[in-house]
Amino acid sequence: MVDYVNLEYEPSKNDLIAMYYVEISSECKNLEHASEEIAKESSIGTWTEIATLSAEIAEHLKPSTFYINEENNIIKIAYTKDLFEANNISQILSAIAGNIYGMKVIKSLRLLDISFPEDIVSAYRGPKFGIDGIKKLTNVMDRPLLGTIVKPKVGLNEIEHSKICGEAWQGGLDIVKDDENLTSMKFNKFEKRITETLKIRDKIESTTGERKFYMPNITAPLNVMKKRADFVVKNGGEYVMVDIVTVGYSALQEIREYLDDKNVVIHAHRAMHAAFTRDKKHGMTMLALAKLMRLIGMDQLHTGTIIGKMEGGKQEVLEINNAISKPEMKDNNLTMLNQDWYNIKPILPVASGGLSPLHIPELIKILGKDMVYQFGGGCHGHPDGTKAGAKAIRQAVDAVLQGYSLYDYSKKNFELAKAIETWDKK
Ligand code: CAP
Ligand code: MG
Repeated sequence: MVDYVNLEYEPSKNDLIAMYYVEISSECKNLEHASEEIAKESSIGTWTEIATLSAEIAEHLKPSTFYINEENNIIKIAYTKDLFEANNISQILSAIAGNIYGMKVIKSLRLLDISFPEDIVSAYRGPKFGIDGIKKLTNVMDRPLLGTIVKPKVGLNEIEHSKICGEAWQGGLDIVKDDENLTSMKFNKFEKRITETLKIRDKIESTTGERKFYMPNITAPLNVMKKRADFVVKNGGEYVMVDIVTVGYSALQEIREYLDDKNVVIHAHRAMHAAFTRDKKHGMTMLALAKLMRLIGMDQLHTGTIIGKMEGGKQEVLEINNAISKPEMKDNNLTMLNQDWYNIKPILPVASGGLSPLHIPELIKILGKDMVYQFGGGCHGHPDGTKAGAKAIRQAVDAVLQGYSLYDYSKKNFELAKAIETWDKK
């Protein structure tokens, strides 16, 4: 009989640790019983004793539940690193975030955080650019990177799309991105969109003297993603965007490898994440997903706005941003485990969704300046159009950095004044 619960167990630095929120079903005796079943099903066991599981295998590979917090329904399980193929995110998740979700003894289960041992961390490249690399590339050092998403999400043709990008760059934004569902459509072919948009990017860079960046969405089957990335690079692009959840972890690992010698920044959009991160009792946290993205090596990652249109509270977003942008994390026994990132570079967090220039003072106050702030409707929804919307965003950032209220600064900045008129709900 293998024992999967050992509250005396001291995890070794070679263990991968998973922290779960667990609600038991009527088929389960208690949290300890649930822990037993979770540890078993996520590693070497199954629903019944088996003669084929020798004492040696059990000794070598059995995980240990070493922490059970009945009050908060939280458990921690330590797994020997030998249970995992270090550089294989799919296999790691098939173990610690696989069958266990469907077990009848469990009513709900949420993978809160994963702590990776050095042997697993060192199997990954991590971000190629990281925060310093992006600052150097964009030459934007002491203010947030400002971007927009071309709207409507899809529907424009390649020329219309490129013109809107030009307006946004002319108005002062650094970055323009494709929306998460814009790839290559009947009415907007990827290649033509890229060439038309980068042509305008070059023109605006020379007229403004500022670096300007386009983040085309290469999301597609892996072989097509590689071809599209090559096309972007060949045409002078420096960013690609990938929908990290819908392309899948294995494709993400491969596209990161493929792009390593191509000097292109990877912007990670997280469309569909809320299917499994939103329910506070079931699924996997955005924190856990974000840490996987740092290992795989995304350079920028959407992590939430706190004050915009998408869910994601202040503590949660700040913890995620710290987890992806700081060198280490400390266990708080509730929401996060220890994590040393060794040589893995930090990810630049992105706040996007339901934001207008009026949100900028609070965004900078809560999330700071080492961020990307993106405004879709909050740029193209300006009454005087995209260029005015971009100017209003830039003016709002200048106001905050110079210590003015938006209202005072708007007295001499017409586009900001119009933005306040449009979106100030007071
Ligand atoms: C924002 C956006 C972003 C979401 C992503 C959209 O547009 O382009 O994809 O904000 O959300 O399609 O909604 P708006 P998150 O600025 O017009 O809202 O960053 O939370 O994943
Ligand atoms: Mg979008």
